[in-house]
Amino acid sequence: MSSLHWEEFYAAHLPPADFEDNRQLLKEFCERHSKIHNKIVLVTSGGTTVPLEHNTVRFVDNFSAGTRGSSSAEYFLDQGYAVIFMHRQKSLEPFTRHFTGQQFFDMLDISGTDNDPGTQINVKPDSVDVLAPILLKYKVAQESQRILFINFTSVVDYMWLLRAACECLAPLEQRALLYLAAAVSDFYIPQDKMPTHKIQSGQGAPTISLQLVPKMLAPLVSLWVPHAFVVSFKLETDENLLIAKSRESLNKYKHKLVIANILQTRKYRVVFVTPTTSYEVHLTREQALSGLEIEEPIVADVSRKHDEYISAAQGQ
Ligand code: 9Z3
Repeated sequence: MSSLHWEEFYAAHLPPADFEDNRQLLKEFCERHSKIHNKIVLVTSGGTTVPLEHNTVRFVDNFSAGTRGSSSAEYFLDQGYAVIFMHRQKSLEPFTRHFTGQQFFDMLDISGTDNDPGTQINVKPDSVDVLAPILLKYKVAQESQRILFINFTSVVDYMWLLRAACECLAPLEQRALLYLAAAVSDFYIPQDKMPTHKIQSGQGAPTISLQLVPKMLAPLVSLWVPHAFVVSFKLETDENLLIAKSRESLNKYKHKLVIANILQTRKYRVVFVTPTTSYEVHLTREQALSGLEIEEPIVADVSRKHDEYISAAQGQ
């Protein structure tokens, strides 16, 4: 299977419709926080899709609920970062992730009857304790303009937005942190190989041929943000491959850290793989039961490493 060079990939695939607007938002956000000497983290989150038709009825998806990215974004705000949250549309988002499905409505009371619909909506007293701290953090982040939400759906959208974000982050040099938690498809159907309309079952079972997506970590690390602190995630289902594949990725792309995880255990165990060491970060059963999220120690460790990296660069 051959793969396009990354430059050919961009030449062959159009950017998403709202790309220019998003590029402008990214530019303004980075310039504003660069001026006030903030650190900025780009958190990518959720899975990318691979459409099977231009008028997309069907697509192949990569697994990710967006828990890792959305919870990490909150912890990065706590650590003082400005956060670009680049996420799959409709995957979990910081703050609202705490109230999915009916949970939010169940926290509210409405006064009135069927004949006289209520106009007064109140948060139930026992829900105030749950809602208030999260709402407060959300308001502070929004009012101080410390979080920017950008969304993608397909792997092509993701690639365009990723490069645009990197171009805007590059001037921050060491103060930029990339935390690439999105589950990005390795395979896709090139635009010129994709049917325009819905594939018809009457024509028999289709043979779908996928091609390799070029590895964007290569230009990202060496060209787009050469001074940034880049952290990628490695998702495997076979424990025997996990560390070897993570080390292979570090050796190949020369970034700073791979956080390795196994699909089934990702919520309570990850392995930090650096060029010189590898060690586990995990939650005990008691910690997990008490509601501690693994993203809290992950983000604390990553931001400590990022600070050391900034200090080392300043000391040079
Ligand atoms: C991860 O490994 C994430 O930790 C998860 C998080 C997707 C498992 P959830 O959103 O899950 O909390 O449900 N993300 C990276 C996976 C990935 O696609 N990595 C690529 C690679 O390994 C590109 S850096 O090659």
